[in-house]
Amino acid sequence: MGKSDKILVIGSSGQIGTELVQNLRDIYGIDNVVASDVKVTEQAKEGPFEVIDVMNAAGLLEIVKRHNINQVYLLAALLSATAEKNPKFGWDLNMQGLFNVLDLAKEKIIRKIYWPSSIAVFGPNTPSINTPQFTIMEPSTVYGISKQAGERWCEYYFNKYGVDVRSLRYPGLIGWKSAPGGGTTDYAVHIFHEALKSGSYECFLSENTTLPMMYMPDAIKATIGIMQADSQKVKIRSSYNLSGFSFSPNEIALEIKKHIPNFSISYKPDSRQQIADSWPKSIDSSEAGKHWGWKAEYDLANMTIDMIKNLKK
Ligand code: AKB
Repeated sequence: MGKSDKILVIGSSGQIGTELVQNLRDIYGIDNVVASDVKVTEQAKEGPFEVIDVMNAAGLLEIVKRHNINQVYLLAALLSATAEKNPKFGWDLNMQGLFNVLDLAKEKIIRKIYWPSSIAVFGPNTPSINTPQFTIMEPSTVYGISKQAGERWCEYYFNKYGVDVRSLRYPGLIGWKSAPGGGTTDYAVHIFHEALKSGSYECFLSENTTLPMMYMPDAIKATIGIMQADSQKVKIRSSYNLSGFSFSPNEIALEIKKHIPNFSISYKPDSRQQIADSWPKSIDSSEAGKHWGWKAEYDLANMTIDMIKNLKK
């Protein structure tokens, strides 16, 4: 961490951004972290905020220069379920946004980039248990294709232009501070809200659909951890596998029942089932552990306790 860190978070009002901005401001100071999104949100009351459309390279450059930004966290993206409804826009946003930020680093206007990838880079032909870092990928969603292409471009910009870009393949993320937006793993957040509100939940995935997941404090710790790691330790410049724990809708429902005994779940799989079926069940993140010390803290049991405690407040 340097005293001169000036950070821009693009897509800051989303599920990850909301929590990331708070954590970055605790570390670097409120005035050194500029939040930004396509429209003004409540976040604008909490510290520096800009309206940015990441597709607008000139507008982005103006804001980066005005705030003397040297690090960008690029979180703006269309997630798996939403991108399937609008494939062309999903591809354009996910790729053009990345190029606009990579080019700022190529031109030496900024010096470090964080860009999230996802388990969506894997597909139906990927070994699904303990999926290795380097394996068959062949994603079958627009989101997954854009993330895999993005990973290739990140590595290319690192090798060719020395761009310091760092990335993690997020599993499904679960948090209580913010709502997820348009993903296949969103059920794992909705289930808690409905359990506390109505005591029942209709799940859009089938009961035994196991997916890799992570509690938000671990995701934030990993994100800031890879950004603060010494450059030589970040040996993989496409994106690192990252794992927390895995569960199915049936397993999380049983865990919730331990705290809310009358909770009931029913199943009505929709188009997101096919996406979930193409993704791994568990992830091997041993490279992240070996290279820059990644270790998850939360499991299904303590995440459930913490979610319920905080949502009850
Ligand atoms: C999604 O479900 O699309 C995301 C992801 C796994 O990247 N949560």
